[in-house]
Amino acid sequence: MKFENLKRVDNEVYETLVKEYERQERNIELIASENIVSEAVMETMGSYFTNKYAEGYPDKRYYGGCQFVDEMESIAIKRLKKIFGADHANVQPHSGSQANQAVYLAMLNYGDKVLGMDLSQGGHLTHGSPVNISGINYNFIAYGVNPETETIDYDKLREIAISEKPKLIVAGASAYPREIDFKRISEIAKEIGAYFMVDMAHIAGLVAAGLHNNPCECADFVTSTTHKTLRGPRGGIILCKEEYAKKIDKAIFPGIQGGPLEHIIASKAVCFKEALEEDFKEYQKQVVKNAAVLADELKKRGFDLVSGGTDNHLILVNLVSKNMSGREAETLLDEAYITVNKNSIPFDKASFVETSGIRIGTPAVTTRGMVEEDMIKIAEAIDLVVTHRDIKNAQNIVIELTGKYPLNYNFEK
Ligand code: DSN
Repeated sequence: MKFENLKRVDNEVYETLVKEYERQERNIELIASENIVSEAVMETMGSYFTNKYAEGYPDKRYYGGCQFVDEMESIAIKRLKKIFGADHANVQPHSGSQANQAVYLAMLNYGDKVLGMDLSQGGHLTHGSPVNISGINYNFIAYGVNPETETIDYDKLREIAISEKPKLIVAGASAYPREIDFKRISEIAKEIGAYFMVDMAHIAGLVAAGLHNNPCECADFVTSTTHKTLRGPRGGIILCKEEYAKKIDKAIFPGIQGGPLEHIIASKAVCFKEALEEDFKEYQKQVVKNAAVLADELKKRGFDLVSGGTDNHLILVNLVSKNMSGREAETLLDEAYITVNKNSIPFDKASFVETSGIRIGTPAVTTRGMVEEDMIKIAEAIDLVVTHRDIKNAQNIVIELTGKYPLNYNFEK
């Protein structure tokens, strides 16, 4: 991509774009929720669909001239339903947060009780944090992990569900390295007559590839973003059983959104096509393999991992024994061109700003082409920074790796 027009019209923004491109090219990207999209996904985001207003849904719009937008959005819906075997799909949520909010708006009344995973133990802001609209409008209570195993305590979850009788149970996490037993939680929801929603944003790509159990088989509602392991544009989706289709669609539009971002929906459609292809499965298998090797290599170097390892694309590192906070590790690793995010660990004694952990994920480095042997080098670089505070030698490892695996873009500066 040349960005010739941007350069001519707005050089100030163009220069920030060049710097960001160079950062992405130079750094090893280990943020578990990030990825690197294909040029086809990227191109479609910047396409003519951005010019079109299309409030409503295919064949039921509030604007004229929607015939081709209808055609395209219907393709996106059809592909998405096929990937996950869902009855109904809404591809319009602008984000995962709005997808979650729409389910709440569709199914809950102000003040209703909801049971979700504690943010400080791996959950997500939109699963009831008091500073988020979910926690402001609804009465969220939390389940979490067992202090010994650091994995979800399903017995305790059931106990809380039975005694508190929430109207909705929310499963899904943003910092949980283990497979979640969605079927078990769905049975608990059934036992108490609650709705069951799964936010599969982090693991959607793994689910699409059959590497994680599919929540669409047991949940009433499944939400996701499209830009994490699924490797599409930034955005959200909702899948649900047919009986809730009308309520969900109404909650997105006109409930919380106006005009859908049709250029992003077109790009989602391209991402869904890619996700249906055989090599997407191979990619996801490599994501999981890479995470497992990186986890083992970190353990060999004396790092403590929450729950002792990983089943998916992410690793949560407990830095207490390294005498370094998550914030400090994030900053030092960035100096060595390794991008991670600080993250609370279960029962963290440090604040959300400081934290005692870092979260590491393999989706982006795997897209770049890295394999098991490269994970060994990444573990070595992390160890140099965190254990030995040796930024220079870590940088050298990163430079060698990123040189070997260039970004898959034809960006002409
Ligand atoms: N903020 C995202 C993450 O990094 O996990 C979740 O929405």
